[in-house]
Amino acid sequence: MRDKWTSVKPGMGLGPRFARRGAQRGGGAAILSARRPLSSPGRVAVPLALAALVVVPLPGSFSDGAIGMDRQRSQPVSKFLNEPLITGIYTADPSAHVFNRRIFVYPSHDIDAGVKPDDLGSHFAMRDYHVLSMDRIGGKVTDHGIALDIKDVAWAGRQMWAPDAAEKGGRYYLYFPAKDKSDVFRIGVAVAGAPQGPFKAQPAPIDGTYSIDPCVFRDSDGRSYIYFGGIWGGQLQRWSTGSYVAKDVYPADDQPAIRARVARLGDDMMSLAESAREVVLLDEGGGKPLLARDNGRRFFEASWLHKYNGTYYFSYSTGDTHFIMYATGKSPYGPFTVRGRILEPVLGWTNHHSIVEVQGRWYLFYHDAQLSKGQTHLRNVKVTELKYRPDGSIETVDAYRE
Ligand code: FUB
Repeated sequence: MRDKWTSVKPGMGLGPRFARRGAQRGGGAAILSARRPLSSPGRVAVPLALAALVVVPLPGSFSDGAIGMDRQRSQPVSKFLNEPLITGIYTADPSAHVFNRRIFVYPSHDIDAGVKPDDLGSHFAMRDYHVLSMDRIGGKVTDHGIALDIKDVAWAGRQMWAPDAAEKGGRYYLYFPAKDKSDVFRIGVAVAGAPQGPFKAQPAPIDGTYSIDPCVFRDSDGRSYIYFGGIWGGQLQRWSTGSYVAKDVYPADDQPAIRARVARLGDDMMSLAESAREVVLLDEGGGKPLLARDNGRRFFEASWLHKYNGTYYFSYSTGDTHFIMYATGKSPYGPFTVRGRILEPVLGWTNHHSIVEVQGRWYLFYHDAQLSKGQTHLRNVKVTELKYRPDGSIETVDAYRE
């Protein structure tokens, strides 16, 4: 098994990956980008809400790859499909739920901590979580303030990344990734008596979990499942043996891609009821597992699971190709067959979403970097309606009107 893996991802030595966050869909650029960033002339067009294209200098730290260019489309963006839900703070990675007939959003709270961009995403140096809520889509959004602060998480060292939340028996659980004091990403849980918190963190991460981007799905039978994992800066490639090895190990291009993980949660919602297993993604045509070289479709980060008409939909980000993809299956464990794209690349390197039903309509929560004019670690959350076709497929959203 081991000889099928390579320790360095082909192409990874070309430059700081996370330093290029901001490159796609522009890093301030008004050019759609679905592939690798190309080198920049240093000045690019930046889209402003409902305004014509303008040209501004790029933020210096992203200038190495800061113009995004979609080799198929190469079209300028002039308008945003949706506006940020809030503008007082930067927010990202929105996990949305309906609790007590109110919509709650659990985002990352982006800050500019002054950390130099690097290949590990160190400049995504978030330190707390805020919970947002609204009584309806389009209604006034309330920022409930700090729901959990890293100083109150005994085991955490830095970088509170994308969270999710769940409810059981009138108690609310916030699941969150953070690097521990040894700089290994772990997943913690914190508990509250109200959906907006404040949350009290458990003294240790959830045993058996690791990496980033937890998502918790409660099935109609009351069972809850946690999905997690993310490659590159998310460190999932260091867990191929089941234990943490401080070395990046990636499969060769012709081998199955690294997979997200899933496990059923225990009744306490704070432990695993079983060992985590891999979320298998199958090719729609041949039913074969997606290969590592298939970076237009393979899993990268940002797991989300929802159920529609009895079918389980697993959706995720493809990371370096910047899509939100979805795959469907008959069980919360999968396997899931890849069906298509939910969201095209957005302004900023990362793409991360959630899907929720509100009063019979379905919504896609996502983020881009509109407020910061493309600074990829300073994002803002948005929402747009999601449409299904009669066969259960999802209409792809393009968050920009041209
Ligand atoms: O917000 C930090 C990281 O960026 C998240 O954990 C990833 O999903 C990506 O959005």
